[in-house]
Amino acid sequence: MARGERALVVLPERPGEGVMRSTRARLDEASGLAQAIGIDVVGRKAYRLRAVRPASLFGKGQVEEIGALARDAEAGLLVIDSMLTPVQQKTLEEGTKTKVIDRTGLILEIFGERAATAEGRLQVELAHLDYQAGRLVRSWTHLERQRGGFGFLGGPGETQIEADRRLIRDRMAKIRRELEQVKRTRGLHRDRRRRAPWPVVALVGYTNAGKSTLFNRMTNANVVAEDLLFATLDPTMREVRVPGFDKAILSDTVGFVSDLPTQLVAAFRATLEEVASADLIVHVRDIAHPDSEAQAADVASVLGSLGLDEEGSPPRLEAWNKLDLLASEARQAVLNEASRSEDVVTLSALNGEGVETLRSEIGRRLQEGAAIHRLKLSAGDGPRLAWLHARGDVLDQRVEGEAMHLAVKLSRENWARFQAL
Ligand SMILES: Nc1nc2c(ncn2[C@@H]2O[C@H](COP(=O)(O)OP(=O)(O)OP(=O)(O)O)[C@@H](O)[C@H]2O)c(=O)[nH]1
Ligand SMILES: [Mg+2]
Repeated sequence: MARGERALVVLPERPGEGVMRSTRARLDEASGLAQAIGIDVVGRKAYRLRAVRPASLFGKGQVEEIGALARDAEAGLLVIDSMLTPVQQKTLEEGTKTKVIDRTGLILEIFGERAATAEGRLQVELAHLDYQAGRLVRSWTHLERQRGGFGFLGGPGETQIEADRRLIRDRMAKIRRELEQVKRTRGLHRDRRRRAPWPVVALVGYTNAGKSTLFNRMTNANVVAEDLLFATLDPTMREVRVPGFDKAILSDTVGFVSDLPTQLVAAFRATLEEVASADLIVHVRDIAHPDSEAQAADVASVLGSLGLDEEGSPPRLEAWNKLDLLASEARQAVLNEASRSEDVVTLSALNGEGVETLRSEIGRRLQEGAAIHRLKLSAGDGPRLAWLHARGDVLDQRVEGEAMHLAVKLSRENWARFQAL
C-alpha cells in the first residue's frame, strides 16, 4: 500500500449497533487510522446494514454504490471499518473493482510501520502472516511487496498460492523460534529491573487519549505526542518525581483501540508485562471525546482479556484528560462526576491543570496500605538499606554494634518485595 494512496473510508453499521458510539466518531477514528499510515482519505460514508450478508457484508445496491463512489473520487483503496472475512473482502474487491483493506489489516499495517523493538517487529510480522495466510489473493500484502508484487485483481495462480502458503508457514515457524530467544533475553532484563527499588507507574489508555503528552509533562521528557493514532508502540520508561519517594518510574505504553485484532494481542505482551508488573496503573481518558465511555470500556476489556481484570492486578487511578476542551457547562458536569469517585483525577496534560494533583494522588496511592515495619539489618547491608530508603519512608534508624535497627513505612507490595530480596 503506497503512502499518499487515495482512499474511501466506509463504515458498515450493523443492525443493533450504534448505541455506544456515534457514527461521526467512528468515521473519524477510521480516517485517523488510515491517515496514521499516510493514506489520503478523500471521502467517507456510513452504511446501515439491514442484515449482514455472509458473502459481501453489504447489500448488492450498496456494493454498487461504493464502487461508483470510489470511481468518482478516484480512490484506489477502500478502507472498511470492520473485520471482514477473506470471502467478504474478495467479493467486495471484485464487486467494486477496488482494493479493500479491513480494520484488522489497517491496524496491522500501522503496527508494521511503527514497531521499533526487535520483539515488537517479530510479533507484528507473525500477526501479519497469520492474517495473510487466509487472504492470499491480494497483491499488496506485506509478503508480496517484499517479493516485488504481482498485478492486483486476478492475483497469483493456485500453485503460486500453495507455494506462498508454504513460505508463510516456514517464516512463521522461524519467527516463533526467534521470539523465544528474544523473550528469554527480555526475561533477564525484567528480573533485573524487578530488583531495582523504584516503584513503577504505568499509563494506559485508548489511542490518542494523551498518554505521551502527560508522560512528557510529568517527566520533562520528549516522547512523540501527536494527533496520530498509535503514535506510541513500544513502552518507554522515565524517572518521575512523586511525593514520598526518592524516585519513581513512569511508563508510557501503546494505546488501545476497539476491535483490536486478536493476532495482535500477543504483540502487546511487552507493554502488558510492564503494566502487569507496575505498582499502579493510571488509565488516561480523553474525557472530551464523544465516545469516552465506550473507549473506557474497550480499555477495560483489553486489559481483562489479557488477564488484568480489577482483581489481582495493580491498583488503578483514572486520569480524565483534555479538560481544557470542555465548555464551561460540560466541564462542570465532568468535575461533579469526578468528585464522586476517589479514583478519578481531572486534568489537562496540555495546559498542565490538575497534573500536580495527579502527581500527589499517585504518591498517595503508592503508599496506600502501607504499614510501619521494624527491622534489623546487619550494618554492612548497604544494598538492602538503600532499597528501603528508595522504596519506603525510613522513620527511624539506629546503629547498635553490628546491627542496624530501622522503622520503615512500606506499601504492601514493597513489603512483599523486601521479604523476597
Ligand atoms: N486539548 C488537549 N489536547 C491534548 C491533551 N492531551 C493530549 N492532547 C492532544 O491529543 C493528541 C494525542 O496525544 P498523545 O499524547 O500523542 O496521545 P497518546 O495517548 O500517547 O496516543 P497514542 O500513543 O497514539 O496511543 C495530541 O495532539 C495532543 O496534543 C489535553 O489535555 N488537551
Ligand atoms: Mg503515545
